[in-house]
Amino acid sequence: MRGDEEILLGREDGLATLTINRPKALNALTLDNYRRFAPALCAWAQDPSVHAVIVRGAGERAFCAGGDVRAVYEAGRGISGDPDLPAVFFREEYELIRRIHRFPKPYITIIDGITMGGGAGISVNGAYCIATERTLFAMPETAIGLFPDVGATRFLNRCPGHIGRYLGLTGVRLGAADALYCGFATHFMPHDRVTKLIAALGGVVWQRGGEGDRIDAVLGCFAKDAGAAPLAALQPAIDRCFASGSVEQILDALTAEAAGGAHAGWAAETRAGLLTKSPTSLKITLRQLMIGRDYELEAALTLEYRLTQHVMAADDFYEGVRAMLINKDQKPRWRPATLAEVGDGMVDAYFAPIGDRELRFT
Ligand code: QUE
Repeated sequence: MRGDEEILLGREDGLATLTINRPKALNALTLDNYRRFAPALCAWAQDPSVHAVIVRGAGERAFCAGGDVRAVYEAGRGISGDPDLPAVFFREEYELIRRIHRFPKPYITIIDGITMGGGAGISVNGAYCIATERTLFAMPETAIGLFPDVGATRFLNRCPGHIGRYLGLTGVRLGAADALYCGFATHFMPHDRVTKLIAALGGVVWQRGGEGDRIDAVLGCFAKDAGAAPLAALQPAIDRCFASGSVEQILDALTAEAAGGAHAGWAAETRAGLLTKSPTSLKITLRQLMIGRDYELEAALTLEYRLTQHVMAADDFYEGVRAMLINKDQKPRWRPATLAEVGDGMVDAYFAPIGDRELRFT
């Protein structure tokens, strides 16, 4: 194992380990990273001496902050890099996520820190996901003119009630208890147990075919109660406010909720937050979650890929990345600037098929 590589591969007997090692970039994944990650999984799936895989992030702050959208921005804007990157990047990211979802052996992520966007994609879609007190989970894409992708069409729709809509539209940040409540994480344990957990998994005497039972037993030994989920208390208000089929109606419901009652402050804050997001992204996101209510992962990724290619041909993604990640003025000038200007026909166009560029799974 070379310590200077961005994707570190290792072994602890029957346990294969992968560490995302770009801590200064919060372990955001580049195309090159996907091109090392995917073949490693492929080899481990076929290697009979590998019984389980564990994925973590290097450094103290992040599991993985997402995809390297800065590179996509620069390529899409013609600043640097391959002009095909917006097509290739999302394709390979989604193919990796599908491989993770269908991985034939236990796949375990330790989301011990910031886990957003693509970081959620490579964790939530796998079999086991371990949260800690340092977990900070979000799908913040509407802030950069994108929409919740990486399989979120499926995993947000599997949250209780209308919580998935709330998370995908607002990008609100969750801790461990909420990540468990939403079904994103499967276990909670304190950060200081993770090293011992990995040693314990490395020491397992595996039985072929019985890997899942062994993993369940070991994780069960290390797991603790995450405590009460703040989202559980908010859920009645969330379900009231996010039930309707248009973003405008959701804002009206939040206005009504903000007029009084136990969750008035939450409603006012949520409404104000939504008004800072890309109006186009909000309308795409709500439509995407409605269309994909019953989608399996492949259908979700195919829809999301289509959406990315339309989004990359419009303005808001570039403006969002500029405002949030490049210039950091946090003042995106969205076009269109208001929800009223984003007509149904404009939203329809983002969902139009893309012919021979579609992401198809064989
Ligand atoms: C919304 C997002 C992302 C974001 C910030 C947002 C996102 C993403 C990153 C990110 C963070 C650190 C990096 C990097 C990218 O930030 O998806 O390359 O070093 O990947 O407000 O959706």
